[in-house]
Amino acid sequence: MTRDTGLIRTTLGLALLLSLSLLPAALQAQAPAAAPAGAGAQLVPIPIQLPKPMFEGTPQNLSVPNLQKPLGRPRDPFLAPAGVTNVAKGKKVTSSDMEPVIGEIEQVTDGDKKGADGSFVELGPGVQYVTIDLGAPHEVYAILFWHFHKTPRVYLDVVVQLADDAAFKKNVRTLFNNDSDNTDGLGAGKDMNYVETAEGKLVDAKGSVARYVRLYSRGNNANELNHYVEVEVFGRPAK
Ligand SMILES: [Ca+2]
Ligand SMILES: [Ca+2]
Repeated sequence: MTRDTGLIRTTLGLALLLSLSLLPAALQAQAPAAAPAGAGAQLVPIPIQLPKPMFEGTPQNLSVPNLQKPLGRPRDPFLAPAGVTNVAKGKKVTSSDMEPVIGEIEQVTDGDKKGADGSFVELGPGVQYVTIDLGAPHEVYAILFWHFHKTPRVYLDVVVQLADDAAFKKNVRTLFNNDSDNTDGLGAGKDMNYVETAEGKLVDAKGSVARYVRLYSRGNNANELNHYVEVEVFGRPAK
């Protein structure tokens, strides 16, 4: 409902803007359709499909420092150029732990975002990561991920990076880092800890071009293990 309203508002706003501008009439007629990239490109909410929540609200009594306060309402729509989709679905995933305790690495991008047992992969203790190969360079607008949302949890030392190569040596960019004391060895981060919910965690990637996406964690507030329900990468092939 909220998303639809936002879309209508965005579309109406754009139509008004275009009608006031000096753009040729032909272009005005095309306004509601997907606009080309570049200046004046139409921004629309990315097509997020959330899984069913497994619990109501967000508990306040978790003893985790630097914990982000819950928003108390659904997240605002995230805007990106029209045509941006989840380009991670079904893509190849590798991990620092290729023999998961529970489940398979493929579950990171299999499209199943349910919170129940059987829908997450469990990696071993300590610092672990998963790497998604998008298969080719993409403009990446957002990374949306769920570690676990059966019960409220906080995953520790979460770092999200983009790179041009699978080894994360070339053109590495850090989009999110809440490892305040550099446990992962990737540098100290300033982002806050957060509670996992069915909404997942959304990280802005600002259209950066990359082929590889990597997510680190070091266990969670309940145990030393690392989990992934799903990682989505909203983007489009780079030109
Ligand atoms: Ca999955
Ligand atoms: Ca740390």
